[in-house]
Amino acid sequence: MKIAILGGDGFCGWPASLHLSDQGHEVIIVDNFSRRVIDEELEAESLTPIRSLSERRAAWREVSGRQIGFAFIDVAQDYEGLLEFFRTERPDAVVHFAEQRAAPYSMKSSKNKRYTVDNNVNATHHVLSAIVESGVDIHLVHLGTMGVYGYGTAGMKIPEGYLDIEVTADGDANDDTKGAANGPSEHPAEPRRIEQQILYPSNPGSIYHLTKVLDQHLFAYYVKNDSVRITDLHQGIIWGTHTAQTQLDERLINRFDYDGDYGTVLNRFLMQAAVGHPLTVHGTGGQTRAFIHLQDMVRCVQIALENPPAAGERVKIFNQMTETHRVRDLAELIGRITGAEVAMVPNPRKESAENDLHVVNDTFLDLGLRPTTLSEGLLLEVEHIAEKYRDRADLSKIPATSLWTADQQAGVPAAA
Ligand code: USQ
Repeated sequence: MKIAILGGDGFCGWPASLHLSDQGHEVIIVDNFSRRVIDEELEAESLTPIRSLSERRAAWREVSGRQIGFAFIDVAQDYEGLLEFFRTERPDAVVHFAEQRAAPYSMKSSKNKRYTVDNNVNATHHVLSAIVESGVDIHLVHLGTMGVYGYGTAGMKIPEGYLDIEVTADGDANDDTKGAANGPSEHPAEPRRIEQQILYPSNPGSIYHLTKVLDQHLFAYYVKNDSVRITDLHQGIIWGTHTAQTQLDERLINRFDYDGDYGTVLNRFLMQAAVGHPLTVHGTGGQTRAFIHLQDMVRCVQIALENPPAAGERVKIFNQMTETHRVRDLAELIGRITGAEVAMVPNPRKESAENDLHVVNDTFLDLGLRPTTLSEGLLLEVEHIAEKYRDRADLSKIPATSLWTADQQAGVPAAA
């Protein structure tokens, strides 16, 4: 396949590009380097020393003999450039990672909220619109998030995107207009039961997560109106840094974020343990979240590309996660492995203090995914990344400083 990877220089995009190229696909990265620009803005660098994209691509050519193409396009701003790209390159598939992906960054200020909505929603709509206008039959694979569902379902398992519902329609029995004209019916109609599938009700916990909810509606519309073929991957929190390809050469290394805005919880804990910082558990640590290793993410993207929906079929939604864990259990586990101290810090976010989470993830398992579990991968990650690069860490960037509400900013703790 010819595959365009939008956001192919980022944390998920780069290892996915390498994996798909390694599988023999023709890969073209489309990127505007916005993630590298945000590094500069936040003065927070990846723990791992990432190279420029041209150096990464040259290293991959040297190591594998394969070429990865590149087009500099700002997908959210340059619609004409994207359309021209689709028309000239005619990719079979587009993998869309070109969105601002951090919840804390999206909540930092009104400017960040507006940037995240403008960038993410425009990018997705531009991709959809350009697919239709180009007339090229492209399968769109989008990186969504488990966070569209919200967390906590009173014990119910979150299905893969859709909820079966049954509605009772009373029909004539309650139709007042007829009643008024004709008098009450002697034989009121039996209530009818209607079975339907609806998008699982959304409940985003940040402006970032909200943009992925908005994306879902754009997808549903473009499938209904234009029969675009779309797969939406509702992904959990990634942990890990390496894939089979990124560890072939140090110049191919993936980014590892540990700062309060972009670092995700498990990678942050691993890094904190390596530098002797207490593990920053937000609140009681009773939040349960879904997780997936980076290596499994790239496999899932490959599996999704190999199993596209047919034209006219509704959006295929996969829950791209392999395990669920409570934040304080993760901290305790890493504390046990490394001897790190655990610190309960005031929660900078407005989120439920405690929740259970049960998720259906049968599709990927049925299609052959063999997950990397935390118990196998954790120690390797501590040794190979967190400890190896700990001297590059800037400890002042560890605390999470982005507060969700004006009350929190004024010093009042958030009610869940
Ligand atoms: N947390 C801590 N301590 C920390 C950092 C985080 O206790 O030092 C807590 C947070 O309060 C939250 C949980 O850990 O309850 C997860 O936070 P996170 O930053 O690891 O994950 P999140 O903000 O949800 O976002 C990340 C990615 C996002 C992706 C999402 C998947 O940045 O791109 O969509 O995970 S999911 O969470 O399943 O929606």
